[in-house]
Amino acid sequence: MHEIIYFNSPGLAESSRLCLELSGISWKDTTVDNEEYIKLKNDNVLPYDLLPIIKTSQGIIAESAALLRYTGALAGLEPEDLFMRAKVDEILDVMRGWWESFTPTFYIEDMDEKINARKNLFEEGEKLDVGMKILSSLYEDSDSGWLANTEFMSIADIKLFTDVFMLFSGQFDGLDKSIILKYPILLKFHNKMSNVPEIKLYYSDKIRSNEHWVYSPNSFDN
Ligand SMILES: N[C@@H](CCC(=O)N[C@@H](CS)C(=O)NCC(=O)O)C(=O)O
Repeated sequence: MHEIIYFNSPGLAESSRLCLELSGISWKDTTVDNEEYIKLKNDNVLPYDLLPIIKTSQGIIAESAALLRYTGALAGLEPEDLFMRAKVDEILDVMRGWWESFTPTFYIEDMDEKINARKNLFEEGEKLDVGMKILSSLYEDSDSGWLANTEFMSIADIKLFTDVFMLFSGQFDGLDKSIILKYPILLKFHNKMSNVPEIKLYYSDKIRSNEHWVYSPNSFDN
């Protein structure tokens, strides 16, 4: 049995949760509060003191990027062809670089300053605006209809779906639905992913947090 342990939000675990769901194997979604997290940490369960982790019959894996590649492989969402696999990894790595421009906003104490810094990242030509446009082009230019031009869905599609739309759920001060509406091609991608029958079913009965609404079909309709 595989068990993902993380907080009750999409955060760094959602892409792996979705992969496990799509893998069809039996898995457990364990959510913890801060007190339970501290207990796991003090009990030395967490290899690097952080969540998410996944428990497997062979031991524990930490680091969300490793979890995604592992669960993605279980779900058949890693291309067999090594070149295509590298192209998928390339997109994941470039996306990680964009999040690094978002992370410092968590440490801004003044709320107005924090909101401005986040909104600013989506202004014309700024880091995340450029990021959204690159993702839009990748999707629009793909012959296969999947982000990395893979024959089938890959973990790059999963990561875009779980991590980009989560930004506009309302949990991050300064970011809301109006921002993603500026990127209609990404909304088309959302429509495609959220209507994949297994994904649609998973989220239809799994509104686990105030943020998970972003994964349902039509959630960004005007
Ligand atoms: N590089 C790690 C980062 C993990 C991380 O920062 N986890 C946060 C939650 S998003 C955490 O465990 N925070 C607990 C704390 O620092 O109190 C990964 O990608 O898994």
